[in-house]
Amino acid sequence: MRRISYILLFVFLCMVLNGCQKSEQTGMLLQLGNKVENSLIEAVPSESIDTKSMTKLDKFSCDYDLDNNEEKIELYTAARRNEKGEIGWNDGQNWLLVVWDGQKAYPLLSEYVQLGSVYFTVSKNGIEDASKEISHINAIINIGTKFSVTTYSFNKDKGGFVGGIVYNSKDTNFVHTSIPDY
Ligand SMILES: [Ca+2]
Repeated sequence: MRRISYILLFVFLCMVLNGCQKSEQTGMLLQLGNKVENSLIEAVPSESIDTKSMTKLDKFSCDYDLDNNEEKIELYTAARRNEKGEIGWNDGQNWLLVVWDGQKAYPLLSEYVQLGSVYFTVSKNGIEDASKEISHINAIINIGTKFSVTTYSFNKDKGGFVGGIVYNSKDTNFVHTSIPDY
């Protein structure tokens, strides 16, 4: 009888703990809202990122750290192209937005996106003094239940890209977009 009581207590505690975790996660998502949550993306060895089985969708060269050498920014999806060049989309796939700088790489965005696509833009702050010009790499995630824009810029002092969400839709049901599909 005592053993059964212990088992019941264990099951109860598991249910309580699981419930707490879920409410914490929900709380975190709600908190994100539209405020910028800055995070630092540090370099990883380029060879640690394997894109062989991915499809490159776009690339752009940009001197993000103002050392007079341009680096490549590339966007990949895990969905593969067939012989006709058409992409075989699954319901969701991994996406990767990465800045390559020789032996170093900065994976700005690396995540699974359900029923949607990722896009990126590059912008500059327009300051005439070239030594102070800052490039922003902006990632757009467009899915049926979310539209978000995250911006990243290189911070020499911190030794990496500082990124944060600048817009995260409060709406959760997107019925139309004019953004072309890949
Ligand atoms: Ca550079």
